[in-house]
Amino acid sequence: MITLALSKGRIFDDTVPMLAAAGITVDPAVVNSRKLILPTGDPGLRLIIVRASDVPTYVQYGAADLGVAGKDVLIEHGGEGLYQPIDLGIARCRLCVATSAGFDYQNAVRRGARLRVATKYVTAARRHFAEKGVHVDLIKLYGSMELAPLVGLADAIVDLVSTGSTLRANNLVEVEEIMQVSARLIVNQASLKTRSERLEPLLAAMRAASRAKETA
Ligand code: PRT
Ligand code: MG
Repeated sequence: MITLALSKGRIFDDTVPMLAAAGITVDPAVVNSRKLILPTGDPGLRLIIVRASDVPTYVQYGAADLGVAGKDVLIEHGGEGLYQPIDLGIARCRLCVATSAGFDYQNAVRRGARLRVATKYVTAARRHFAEKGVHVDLIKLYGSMELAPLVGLADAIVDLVSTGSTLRANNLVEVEEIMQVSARLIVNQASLKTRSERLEPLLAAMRAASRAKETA
């Protein structure tokens, strides 16, 4: 049995059509149940539902052979024990620096000011500001980053943005793009060796489905 780890929400919603394109169906009745282990139309493949940030951990330890995780999540995890063979091009967004509309970020950077930055993405943020030579105090948050500049917890946040409506709703502006983000299919390194005859056709089908989506 091959196990694929997914998070509920956009990753799941974008992955299911790609599985369908690869000939693997998922019963909608099963999807709407609260079950955490879901069968698929392929008796040799099951899905497990985990938190987005836990997907790399399940795959790293081999509890799942495969998983789908955002580049943001993979950077924070570190990627140990994982192959990242396919950029699926799904769940696209960008990792950005944002501040209150009234805060002059570029000027603060030019002056060499020390910035307080709140984020869930501390590894990516630390790397970004180190490369720019900007001094920051990072404050780790687990969600609702948009609140931090509004109540004086931080000068800036590092967060994912897709439509920009969450920033707008909170009177924040994007002041810098750190990177484009999309979801990757990740594979347990040991599984890839020991179960290659099962995994290779699935990887090939997912690769074809992501290419077809790209050119569609
Ligand atoms: O929600 P939970 O705490 O369980 O975990 P999660 O937030 O990591 O999971 P989920 O399902 O929300 O996101 C899974 C993956 O989707 C992320 O790891 C990203 O790679 C990707 N993704 C794509 C996004 C977004 N777009 C996105 N817009 N993840 C989060 N957002 C959030 C963002 O953090 C912000 O709060 O949506 C808000 C901004 O959206 P806009 O459209 O208002 O700009
Ligand atoms: Mg979320």
